[in-house]
Amino acid sequence: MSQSDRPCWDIFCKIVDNYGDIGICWRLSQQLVNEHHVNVRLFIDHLNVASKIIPLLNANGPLQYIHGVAVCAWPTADTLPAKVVIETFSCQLPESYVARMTELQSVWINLEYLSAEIWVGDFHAKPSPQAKFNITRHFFFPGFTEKTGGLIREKNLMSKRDEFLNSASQQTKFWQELAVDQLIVKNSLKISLFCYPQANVLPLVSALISQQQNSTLFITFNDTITTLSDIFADFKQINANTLTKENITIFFLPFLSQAHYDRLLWACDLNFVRGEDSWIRAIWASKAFIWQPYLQTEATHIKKMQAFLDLYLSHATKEIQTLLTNAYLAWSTPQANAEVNLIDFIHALPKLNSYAAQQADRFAGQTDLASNLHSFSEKLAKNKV
Ligand code: TRH
Repeated sequence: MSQSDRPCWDIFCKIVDNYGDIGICWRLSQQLVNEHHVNVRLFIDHLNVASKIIPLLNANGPLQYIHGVAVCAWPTADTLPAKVVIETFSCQLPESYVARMTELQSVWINLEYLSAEIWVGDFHAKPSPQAKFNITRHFFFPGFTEKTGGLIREKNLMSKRDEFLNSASQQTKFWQELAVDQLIVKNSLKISLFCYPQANVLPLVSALISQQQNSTLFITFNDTITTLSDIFADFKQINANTLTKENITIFFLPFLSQAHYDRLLWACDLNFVRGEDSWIRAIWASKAFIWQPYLQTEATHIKKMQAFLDLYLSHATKEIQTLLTNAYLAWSTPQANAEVNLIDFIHALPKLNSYAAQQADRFAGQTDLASNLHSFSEKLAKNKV
């Protein structure tokens, strides 16, 4: 299909907080271009923040083509809408733009946040008429069941992961690019850490120190680093990015590219992830992981965590259910038993890793989000004709 025959989509991304919103929009845009032959314009409100996820992005450029995606500043009053418009996370499209969508009969889909809660399946794909503009907006919920819009997963992601894990040379190159000493990494338990400031890092460190085995902790760039400095106050500094104490070595990593972050998750034996996008990537890594939900009022995040555990553990033995539930609670809630629960979890890693691999295969058996979104948009467009 030539470039000019391709369908045109507009995707809107407002960066509320952190990197999840832009992380997902950037992945989705590239996947639609590469796998569904769609011309994508990605409108972003804060190009300077987005450049963390899209390193080639110049924060002052109104329109730039990067990896086949037209990355644009927020639209002006005379921007003409595409035939398919994806609003992400209810980010509110400009009114003048919506008025023109009505004239052009554009398809309007709002991509929601990921949740494992059961109600999501009932709301997915439902219409929401917008009386003010005489146009219908549709909900599209990502999710873990066939009743939802699925999870973001590129077509060749799992084969790329397996190729990396079966290639000593790719792994060596990766650690070299991260400037990580391979001798330290070789015979230790490798753990990546991406978390919110509320995470119970101290019991994790104590749990690791109590082990016979050496551990290497990779702390990716994140807002917890200041909170962590107290925890690591008695660690010995080896160089600007490396600390050590007893059997633990800690590497502070810079913000990695999304591709390198994936590789880190694949290479580690255990991953701590948060929010939305790193959570999904940890599932595809097929390694044991602990997910920390984004903090919400009235303990809503804990209900979301419980909903995920119910779903994720539905094929697990009683033992795995208990180990994982206790470790999740130890990580994200105040708990007297946190250290003991994390020790039990670490001892069971071989079993937990094989369960994680089974679950990755289970979810990878479902249609991915971009494919579902593409077929949903086609269905909606047909109904308009
Ligand atoms: O940054 P987050 O906390 O984003 C969150 C969630 O999206 C949450 O649902 C939302 O409500 C809140 O923001 C506003 O965590 P998340 O979702 O994992 O996004 C991080 C992105 O950054 C993801 O695309 C992975 C990427 N990343 C890198 O590319 N390199 C890195 O080194 C790291 C640590 C992350």
